[in-house]
This record gives sequence, structure tokens and C-alpha cells, in this order.
Amino acid sequence: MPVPMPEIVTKPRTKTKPQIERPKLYKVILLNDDFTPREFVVTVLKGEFKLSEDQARRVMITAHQRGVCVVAVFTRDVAETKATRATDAGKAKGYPLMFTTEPEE
Ligand code: TYC
Repeated sequence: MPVPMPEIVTKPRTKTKPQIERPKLYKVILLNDDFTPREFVVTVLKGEFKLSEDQARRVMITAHQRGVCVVAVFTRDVAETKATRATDAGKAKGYPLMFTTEPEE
């Protein structure tokens, strides 16, 4: 009678990729300009980004003094939609107010 060989079970050597990946996040950036009234910038920041009065003032003043300020981070679609809506709110009043987006490192 032949003796049966013991079965050798080995783990696969390849690593499988985790199935859930964190979505990449995008910053919404507020750019300073010389024309948009401060109060209007604050109003847009509160309305579109749900910042408190205090947060909105700090973000506005930072952009005013340094040229740019990060408003918040979102997934790509949300960041782009909010940046466009906020920029359009300025445009509707004839202001050059500008929001852009950029990927986080
Ligand atoms: N610099 C503008 C002014 O003096 C105010 C302002 C602040 C405009 C921040 C845009 O992102 C901005 N009226």
C-alpha cells in the first residue's frame, strides 16, 4: 500500500490590497483681492462653508493679510462644487472673489 503524502498548506505570498481606500481630500482655498468687501467674504464663508462668524472672520482676515487661506477640506466633488458656488456668489455681485481647490499632500 502507498503511504499518502502529507498535504502542505502554504499562505499565498502576495498581499491583497485593502478593499476600502480613503478618498483623497481637496482643500478649498480663498484668494485675496482688492475689491470684494470684507463683510461679503464673511457672509459667503458662513453661507457656503457653514463657518461660524468667528471662524469666517479669521479665514477672511488671514486671506486679506497673507493672500490665501485654506477654508476647509472635502472630497473632490464637494470641494469643487462649493468653490464654484462661492466664486459665483461673488460674480453675481460683480466682485472678483475667488475660491480654488487643490489636492492635499
Ligand atoms: N481685501 C479685501 C478688502 O480689503 C477683503 C477681502 C478679504 C477680499 C479676503 C477677499 O479673500 C478675500 N476689501
